[in-house]
Amino acid sequence: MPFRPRYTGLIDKYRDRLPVHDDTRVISLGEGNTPLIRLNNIPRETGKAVDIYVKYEGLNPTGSFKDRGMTMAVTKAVEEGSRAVICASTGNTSASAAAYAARAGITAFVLIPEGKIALGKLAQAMIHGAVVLQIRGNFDAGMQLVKEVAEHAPVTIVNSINPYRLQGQKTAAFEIIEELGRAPDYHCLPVGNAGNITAHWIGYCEYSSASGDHVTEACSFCQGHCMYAGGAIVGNRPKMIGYQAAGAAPFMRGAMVDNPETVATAIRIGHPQSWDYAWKVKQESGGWFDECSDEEILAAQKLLSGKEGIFCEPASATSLAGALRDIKSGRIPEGSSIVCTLTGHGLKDPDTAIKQCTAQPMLTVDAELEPVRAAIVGALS
Ligand code: AN7
Repeated sequence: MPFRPRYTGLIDKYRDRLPVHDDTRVISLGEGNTPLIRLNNIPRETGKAVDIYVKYEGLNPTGSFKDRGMTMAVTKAVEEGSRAVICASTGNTSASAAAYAARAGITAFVLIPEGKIALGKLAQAMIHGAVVLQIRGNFDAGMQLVKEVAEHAPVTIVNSINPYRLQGQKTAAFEIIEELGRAPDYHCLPVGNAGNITAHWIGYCEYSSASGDHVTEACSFCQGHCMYAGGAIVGNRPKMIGYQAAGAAPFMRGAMVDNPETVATAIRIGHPQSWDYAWKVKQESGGWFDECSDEEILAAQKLLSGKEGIFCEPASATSLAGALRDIKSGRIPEGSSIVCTLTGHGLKDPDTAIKQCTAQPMLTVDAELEPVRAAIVGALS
């Protein structure tokens, strides 16, 4: 068998496009390189000729796209001599920060909204040894506190306001272009803080830019860390579509939302940190924002699980829920190629999944052949 080098994570793979040095100690868990799965059954049901792919970011080491940003943020924090990282989180960032801090041998502090993060994410933060502070407040309050406390304590913020986070996350766009041979026509993402939609746009711009060289002047998004810098675009770029949960949709309201509420707790965010960036992404890409109800989000999660065998968490299903609506209405035209990012794994939030399945209750039977056989025959008839 021909020798293939072991995949060792996105910093090693995209080293020449990321702000690291040859001797930087890389903190990695083998993140990135996630599958881009072409949907088989759901597109048929729309009655429209479209190609839908899902980028299954739930298959990252801690089960969400956050790992792409966290490998960069923790690598740089360690390089700069930091002994501790801190974040506010709706769950996934805390899980990822906890894991990468453990890997690096430093401390993670995480602020989470009490009672409002999915069970799997809490388990991750705890088992990786993070110092978990539950606050009596929501994500936005936690984010404000993190910014304030970081001014008074020797801790590095690893929320997406840390520019290295977006640098790591832009690699998802690289992977998509490399697999499809071009960018898709539309890229749909769930939007909370809007860091990920911004990171994808940086990635698409950089990859399709004529200049592959390092540039020194800053592009408008990355504070000098990317290689795009507004160079001539030679490849195609997608229209970026950001979908929010209806109860937490500041981009639809055109203003911050003070009491966000949604079953998709990952995106229960009313004060997005990348507000200005996201508006620029919409404008530059020719895309749009829209919102999905909790019912639409859960229906899309169930559809994807039941028709394609792909289990994502509720927030992630927002991208597909919105895309399906826009495909059916024709806003996304026939003939389009569409990528929906599935940001987190379904196992993160088993409670919501089980609650959704009351229409198909579990049967409990005696551990004997006859009742088991009867149940199977009954279900098949
Ligand atoms: C599954 O973990 O903000 O628009 O603190 O976990 O880049 O914020 C999570 C966000 C989408 C939104 N899908 O991404 C956190 C956190 C999932 C998420 C988002 C999140 P951004």
